[in-house]
Formats: sequence, structure tokens, C-alpha cells
Amino acid sequence: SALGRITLTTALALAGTAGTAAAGAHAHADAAPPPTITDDQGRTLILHGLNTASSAKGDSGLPWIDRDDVVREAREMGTDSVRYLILWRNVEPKPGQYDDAYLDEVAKRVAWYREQGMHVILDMHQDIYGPDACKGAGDGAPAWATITDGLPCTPQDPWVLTYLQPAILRAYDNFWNNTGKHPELMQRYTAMWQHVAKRFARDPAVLGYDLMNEPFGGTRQFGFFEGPILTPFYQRVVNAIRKVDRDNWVFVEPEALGSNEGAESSIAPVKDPRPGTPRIVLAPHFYPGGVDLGGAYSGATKLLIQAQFALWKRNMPAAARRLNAPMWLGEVGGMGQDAPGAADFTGDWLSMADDLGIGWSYWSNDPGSTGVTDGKGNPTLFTKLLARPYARAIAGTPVTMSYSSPTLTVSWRNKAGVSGPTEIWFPSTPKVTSTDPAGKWRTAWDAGRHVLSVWADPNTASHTVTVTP
Ligand code: 9MR
Repeated sequence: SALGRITLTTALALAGTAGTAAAGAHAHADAAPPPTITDDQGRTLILHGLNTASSAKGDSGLPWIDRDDVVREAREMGTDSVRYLILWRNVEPKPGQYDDAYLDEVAKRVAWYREQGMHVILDMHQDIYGPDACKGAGDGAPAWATITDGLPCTPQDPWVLTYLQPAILRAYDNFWNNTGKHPELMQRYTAMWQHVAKRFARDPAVLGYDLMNEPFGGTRQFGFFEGPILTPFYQRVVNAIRKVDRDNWVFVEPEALGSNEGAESSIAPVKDPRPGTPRIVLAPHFYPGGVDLGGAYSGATKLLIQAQFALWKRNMPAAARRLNAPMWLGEVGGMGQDAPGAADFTGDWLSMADDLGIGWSYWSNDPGSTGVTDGKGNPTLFTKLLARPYARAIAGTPVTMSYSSPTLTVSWRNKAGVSGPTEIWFPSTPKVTSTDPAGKWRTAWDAGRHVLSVWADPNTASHTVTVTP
């Protein structure tokens, strides 16, 4: 049952981390600030955005959206980024033959985000390997790369259980070459990413590449997968991308099973061969114990979910410190707006992200009860909750960002080499105060985009800005 799965996962996660519970909760005061994702002016970017979209899993590989939807999203929700789904089967329909017409369609949509000043993370999506592995249940890999050795498969409900079907396990075992028979599949995937990176290297809206959605190790799991198989694979893809693109960020995900629920990940450091500061981001997801599978955030389940919040909040930053990488919550959500506790759950993960100083991409913007428009085009509970005041770009080293309705507080320290203002998204005309000396700081309000720019006093080391309606 779903509850059984929750209990098991939580117990496993707790067992795995009990010994380290005290460690790493607070970095030493003198420690270097954690790395952050930065823009070309050196400002820290906090990414707020929507996964766009599950509907891209269909034949065309393209999401349901139109240009107007992107305009509306930017205006009404203040998103500054998007995790944009693309699929291997659409990029490389035949081995070594890339469908550039598909990439042109992707580029056309990337331009819609560019017009809104948004950053695009291209996510090579997959679920349960690909559509040909289990009677159309999955998405991702092309048919030619789906080698199930004739093993059986029955799609399961909830869908994630399909991961355990014999054909699916074998498809992954062949992909990761656990079988020793198919080294070519990872090579093809690596070359495919190089092709995509070459296409988008100079597109100013593209911030980076999420190398593989929710990787799954087949019959090799956890410590037998993430360290020895997944990490070296990421390293090869990063090396291939860096031959054609030195600047975009590369997002690596831990194995989804376990880390989605807060369990420790054993993903190891990936070196960035680019000259200058590394640009690798750890991009875990957060789906505590089945909230996305018709769950609730109430009663006993809420306690289990809160345990997973605590685990995630400790274990994912610990993994990021090991990688010396910034972090971004690539997927979270999936709860229907009518599910018990949906608003509380949303508020709690938003606060967790703010506390950790990380951005997020909500799952997803597909119309419906989990989306930001319902089936009839009306806003949902999530439209309002996700339109949350935040600093999109911070001109220095971030110290804190906290939102307690209706007040946003952002503080940062000066950092050498950073230029431009701190930019804050706020839903209504803001009143602003700052700890900087009077007359030494200034603001500008862009009423159309709802963006407040703050130029702090360069002769003051630390700044705290408070924004209220
Ligand atoms: O929400 C999606 C659901 O409708 C699909 O049946 C399922 C399989 O394609 O995928 C769900 O989306 C998942 C995403 O692809 C990966 N992370 C977890 C998401 C929510 O379960």
C-alpha cells in the first residue's frame, strides 16, 4: 500500500542517517559561503519556475503551452525560470540521427521565455525508461535504445511501481551496461547531449542542462549505483558538453528513489573542466511519501511527511556540500488542490526552500488540479501560493531570505566582482526599507513586471531590505 511504502522509505531513510543526525546541521560560522547559481553579472539567482510540462511526454515531445501562457505566467506568478522538458526519443529518433526540426521547435519556445527575461533549464526527461519499455506507460528513451530482452511488463498503479517490472529493470540494466552487453547506449546518450548543448550553447535564455530526470539504477541501487555508475556517467556527459559549451550550468540529479523522500544520496563530486568557477548544480526532487499519488498532508501521514522534510533538509545540503555545488529543487508538488493539507504542504516546502536559500521548479504547469490553471483556465490554489515574493537576483552573498505574509526580508553581504541591482519580485506596489544609511541607496519599481530593483550602498558591507505592500 502507499502507506506501507511511505513507512518503509522513511524507516530506511532514518536508519541510513541516524548516525549523522548531529552533523552538518549548521556550517561553521567562518566557513566559505555555499556556492550559488550566478548570472553573468555575478549575482546569485534564485530560480522560481514551473516544470513545463508533463504534456511534452506525448508524441510531439512538446508541451501544451502557447506564447501567451508564458507571458501570463511571468506577469501573474513572477516566475524567472522554467524546467523545460525535452525527450531523448524526440532528439534522436534513430541512432546517431538527430531531429533538428524538433530542436527548432524547442528553440522557438525557449524564445518565448527569453522575451520574458526568464532562464531555461532543459531537462532530458524520462519516466520508467521510455514508452516502448512497458506498453506506452513511460517516456524518454527511443525504441531503438529500449532493450528489454523480451522480459514481461504490466503497467502498475500507482505508476511508479512500474519501475519494478522485469522489462523495465532490464532496460535500465542494459542502458547502464550492468549486463555488459550494451556500452553503446550511454555513449549515444552522451553524444546526444553534446548535440543539444551545441545547439543551445549561445542562446542567452538557456541557463543549463538537467542531464537526466530521476535516474534509476535497474538492479543496481543506492551505493551500488550512484557512486560507481551514475557519477562517472555524469562526468562523461559533462566532459562532452564542455567541448561545445563552456558556460552553461549542468544540473545533476541523485537517484530519485530515496532522495525524493529525503534519504541520503551517495552521488559523488563531478569535476567541471571549464576554466573558472565550476558550474555544476545538484538538482534533487522532493516527493515525500506519496503526496503526489493521491496523498494528504494531515493526521499520521503528515507526521511521516514532516520526518521526510527534516531528512531532506539535512541530507540534500550535505550532498551538495560534498559536491561543492549549489542546489536547486528541480521538482516538488504534484498534490491536487483539493487534497487535505495541500496549502500547508506548499507553504512548508516553500519555506524550506527559502531557508536553504535555493530555488525550485514546481511540478507542474499542466492544467488540472495540480497545476496553476484548472481544466477551465481558472487559477488554482497553487497560482496564488507560488506567486510568492522573492529576490530573483541578489547582488552579493545571500544571507537570508524569508517571507512571512505580507513581508519579505532579504539580506546579503557585498561580494567583489558583482554588478547590477538586487531584483525582487513583488505582487503589488511595494514599500521598501533598508538598513543602509539614508540617501545612500535607491530603488526602482517596474510596475509592468512587478520587479523592484535595489541599488545598495557600496560602502556598507551588509544590507537588509524589507518589502511590504
Ligand atoms: O504527474 C505525472 C503523471 O501524470 C504521469 O503519469 C507520470 C508518468 O509519466 O509522471 C508524473 O510526473 C512525474 C515526473 O515525470 C517525474 N517526477 C515525478 C512526477 C510526479 O509523479
